[in-house]
Amino acid sequence: MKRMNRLMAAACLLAAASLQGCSQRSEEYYVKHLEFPEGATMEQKVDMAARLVPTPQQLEWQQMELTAFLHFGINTFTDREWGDGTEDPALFNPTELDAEQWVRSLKEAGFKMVILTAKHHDGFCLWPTKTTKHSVASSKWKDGKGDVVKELRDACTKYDMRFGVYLSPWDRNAECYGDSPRYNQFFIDQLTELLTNYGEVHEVWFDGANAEGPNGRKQIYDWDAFYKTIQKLQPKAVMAIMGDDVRWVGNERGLGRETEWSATVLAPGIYTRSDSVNSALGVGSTSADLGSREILAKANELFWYPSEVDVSIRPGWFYHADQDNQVKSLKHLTDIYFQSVGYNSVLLLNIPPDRRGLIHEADVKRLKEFADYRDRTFANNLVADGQVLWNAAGGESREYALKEAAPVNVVLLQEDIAKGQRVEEFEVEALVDGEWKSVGKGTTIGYKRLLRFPEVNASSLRLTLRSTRLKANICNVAAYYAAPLAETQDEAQWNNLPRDTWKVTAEQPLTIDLGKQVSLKAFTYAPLNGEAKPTMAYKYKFSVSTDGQQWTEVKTSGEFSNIMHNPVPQTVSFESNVKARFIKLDAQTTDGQAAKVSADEIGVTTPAPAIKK
Ligand code: FUL
Repeated sequence: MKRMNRLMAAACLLAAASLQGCSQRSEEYYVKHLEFPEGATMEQKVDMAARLVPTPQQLEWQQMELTAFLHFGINTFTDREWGDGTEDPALFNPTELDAEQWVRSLKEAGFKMVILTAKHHDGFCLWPTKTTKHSVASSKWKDGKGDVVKELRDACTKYDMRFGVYLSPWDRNAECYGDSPRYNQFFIDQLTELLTNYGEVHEVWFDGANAEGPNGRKQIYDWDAFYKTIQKLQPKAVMAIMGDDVRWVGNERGLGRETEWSATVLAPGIYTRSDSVNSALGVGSTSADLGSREILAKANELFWYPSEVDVSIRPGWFYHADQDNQVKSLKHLTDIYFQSVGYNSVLLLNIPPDRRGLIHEADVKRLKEFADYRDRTFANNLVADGQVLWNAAGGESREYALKEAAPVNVVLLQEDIAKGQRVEEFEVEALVDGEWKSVGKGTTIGYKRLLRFPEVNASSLRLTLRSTRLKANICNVAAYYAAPLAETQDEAQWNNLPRDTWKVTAEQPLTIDLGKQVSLKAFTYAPLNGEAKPTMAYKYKFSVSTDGQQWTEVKTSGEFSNIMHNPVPQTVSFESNVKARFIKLDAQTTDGQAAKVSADEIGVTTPAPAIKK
């Protein structure tokens, strides 16, 4: 309930400074949140929605555009994505940890903030916390005297980089997890250490992933108390995901929405009312429409809750040596950039340090290529006077002369979101050989919209606002030429035993006769089309047999961690090779039902590749 006080305060109307060049009736804004009066008409709702604006810290956050995630911890040393909390802290032993190398590489690549997994779901803390022994203090690294959070903080200070922390609410190690009041206090103590001892923290990232504690106990988080702790200790920090400043885009693949409203109906998950508000509207974090007029018609309130696109430069969030050749290609990263920063979102790109405690050479190289490509592309803005504020309503057009007739295939548009997000539909045309040619249409613009289209040789551009909420404030129009990129990354190979001899002998649990006895060093579960389905496997047992009668369960982690959010191929390597003619995957969904897995989704790896390239 206390949170409401802050929201009410934030929601109060602010008398705004007079709007330059703006002739519209209203000069009042709502900061971060607004409630529609009962019986409000569509016209009133749209008018108010247009005047919802970010807080100063949300605005600064949006302007960063590029931020980096560093997933690093015990999983780096166990080769897992989610640890189960039983890991021996002694395993954490980076040999050459150099936080300056992380920050330098990211700074040179144009990133403005780094967020470190100070604690992931396994509960292992990267700082010497007083709350648990499960931390770097119990590791071999620097004889237990090290502090990764401090090393990163110092490097950020040295290189003038912003600094954020990821602290997983889900803790698979803490004995008090599931004993709600005790764990909440434990979590607040951890948060307090992080937000007190390491200078300024710009973003606090709370993951939504969570599950039951020991003996099936369910942890009820006290979000309100967490929120107040942040407000008290780091009032300028934005609170992300399970927070009300920054919204998860809804996938971990780097895909923003083409229509992306920062003024959205989605109630942040930490509010007690969020479930009832969101289910009444039929929306969730993955919904396609979070802000159109259709959805405004049904809504009672609106939030400035902008989208953050989080994605890893590799298939996994943590470093795995076998993914060194799967660092996303320059083309893939560039597409992600256009579909995140270019779709009114902030990109949070994960670059996981390796077991040495360094960002791997392959990632450093790719980051540099990515930065060079963006620098080359955006160095030469062809529009002469695109930064003159244009205050315009739906139906109005404006021409922008190019400095010279030149090839163009990218247009950049920006609204001054300090005055709200207002454009609903627009079109861009190019003057080619004396004739106007439509090169692209779009819906929202917001903080930034990048439009890509086949190259034209243009001498002028024309932007038409087809539909707006009140008058829009276009503060930047620019045009560029981006050199086309070819895909260089081969598709990951996750099966090397020809399938023509395979036969499914049982569907449930999935049992396959491989047709001959082989030696296996790994198997892979690759969800069809890389899509998450409620029927997909989460917990599993993998067994092998040489005769189809006697089965031996192979020792594995028994969990396809994080598969619902990141349904990439999950390769499970065995401790030693196993002999198998038959394989069996007995798997459950996240709800504990029998999972549906087809043979096409399973691959095996034999020590010597059986498929010739
Ligand atoms: C997810 C987590 O479960 C992943 O491990 C990762 O930390 C990602 C950023 O968020 O929900």
